[in-house]
Amino acid sequence: MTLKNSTFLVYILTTFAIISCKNKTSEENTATKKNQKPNIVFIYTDDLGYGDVSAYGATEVKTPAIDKLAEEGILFDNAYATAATCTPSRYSLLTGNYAWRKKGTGVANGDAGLLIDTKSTTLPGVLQAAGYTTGIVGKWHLGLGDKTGPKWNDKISPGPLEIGFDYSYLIPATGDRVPCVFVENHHIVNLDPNDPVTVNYQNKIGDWPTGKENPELLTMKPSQGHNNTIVNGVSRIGYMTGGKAALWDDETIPMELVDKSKKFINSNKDKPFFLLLSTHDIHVPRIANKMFQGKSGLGPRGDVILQLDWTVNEIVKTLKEQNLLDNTIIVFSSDNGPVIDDGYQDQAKELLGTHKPTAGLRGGKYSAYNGGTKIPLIIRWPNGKGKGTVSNALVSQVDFLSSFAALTGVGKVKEDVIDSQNALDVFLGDNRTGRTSIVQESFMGPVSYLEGDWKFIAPLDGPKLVPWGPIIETGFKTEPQLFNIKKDPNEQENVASNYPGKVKDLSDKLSNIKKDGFTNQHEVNLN
Ligand code: NG6
Ligand code: CA
Repeated sequence: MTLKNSTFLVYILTTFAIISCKNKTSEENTATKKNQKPNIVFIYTDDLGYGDVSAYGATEVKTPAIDKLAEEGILFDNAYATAATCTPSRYSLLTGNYAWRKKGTGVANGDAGLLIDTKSTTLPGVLQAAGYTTGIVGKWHLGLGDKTGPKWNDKISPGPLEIGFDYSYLIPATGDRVPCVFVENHHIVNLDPNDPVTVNYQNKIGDWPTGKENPELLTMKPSQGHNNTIVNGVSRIGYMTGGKAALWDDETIPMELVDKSKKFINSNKDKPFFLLLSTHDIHVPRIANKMFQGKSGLGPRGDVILQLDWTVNEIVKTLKEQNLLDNTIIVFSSDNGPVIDDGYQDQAKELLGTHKPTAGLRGGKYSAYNGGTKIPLIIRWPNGKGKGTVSNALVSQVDFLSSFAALTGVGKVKEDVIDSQNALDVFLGDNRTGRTSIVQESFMGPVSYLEGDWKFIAPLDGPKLVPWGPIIETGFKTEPQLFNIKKDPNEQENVASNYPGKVKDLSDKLSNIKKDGFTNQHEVNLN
């Protein structure tokens, strides 16, 4: 940590103490003084695009609560998830390593075993060591149980509690994958032992109808895949039966997640806490609550953006009510770029109008182009640090682990963390340059490399469009691609043939990064 940062840290800690001395009883003061480290609430959204938020220029959809975070914090305009899909991005956020270093970290099946080694250094583990109570509420999608997968009717372990979280309330995989139940700590919520849950990703089990056999029962029809077991009128990926009393209600998922987050915040308000609120919105199936249905004019995809904004507002409101807003860092981001049709006929394309989920960036979710990994990132620091500013520093979500370690006094992290850099001064807005480079993982692995103004995509003999349906350019070409993203942010003009030296330099650098640490890169996952 630089001197400047340590000074800031002392500054925020002292200010918390001063603020808390006002209008409080001495008992309360003692409690608050003990709470010297700032809380961290990390709102991690799903598939929300760089252009989906009004603070980032969206005009067809309004996100006032998210925009307010930007007005009161720092908006990062050059921020990246490490991957263009969920599982690897989340793996990186939690481990501080690029996911492609570990085999099997592509989009996880709903019955995969835990992908994070319980011995690894993790973001929640680091914060736990710094004295934080740590919780995750919402989407997990990093596998549960040993390598044979989760024992749904038993103790489901290892999982978040074995890698550094004190509390977890999970959507085990995704909203479009079975089982459609919540898992609290080690157990399915509301599971009736006489009605056990069975899950199978290969063959149909039980007699529940499927989208393929009984399309007349569907309230939302699939457009790609998603034709296995029907739960709440929506057919999902994978087959399940049993656990009727435990099934979630799609229309109240956000309310449930907000409720559990509030409870976590309220019960930990007197000590430092870290809450990772990992929303289901705006992933498919997009089923907005009645409060938001039809409200955006853009169909369900727009409605769930409004619903997401509601979630943000509820969390900020809770922090305010608990007098914690001035002692809490709020981070808002997304796990990968946006997608319009991701497998259900929800009129996302028909009702899109002039809204641009990637704000014009090429590609989208799954892609090697910037549309796959460039995401919104807003950090609201207590005490107005950086308030209302825009940072163009190059930042990656992989750096949160080392940066929060520095912030909370843990210092240098163990050697198994090889990719996460301490970017605290960047996240604080003091350093406006950021990283020199980042690697971007598409659904076929880490082919893109960004350094300064240059973006390189390694040659790859793969499909031109995402093969299972979404109309998204993959960015795979058999020849190398080079873009000057300062002049050409939407990666339109491949200038590789004009700069052979640059191509070689960036290609060598990408290869060298891939050689660091582990070499066990994951297999291509074509779903
Ligand atoms: C794909 C699904 C898609 C989504 C994605 C994972 C089909 C046709 N498509 O396989 O709907 O679930 O996986 O998304 O099944 S992510 O955001 O969790 O990475
Ligand atoms: Ca995602």
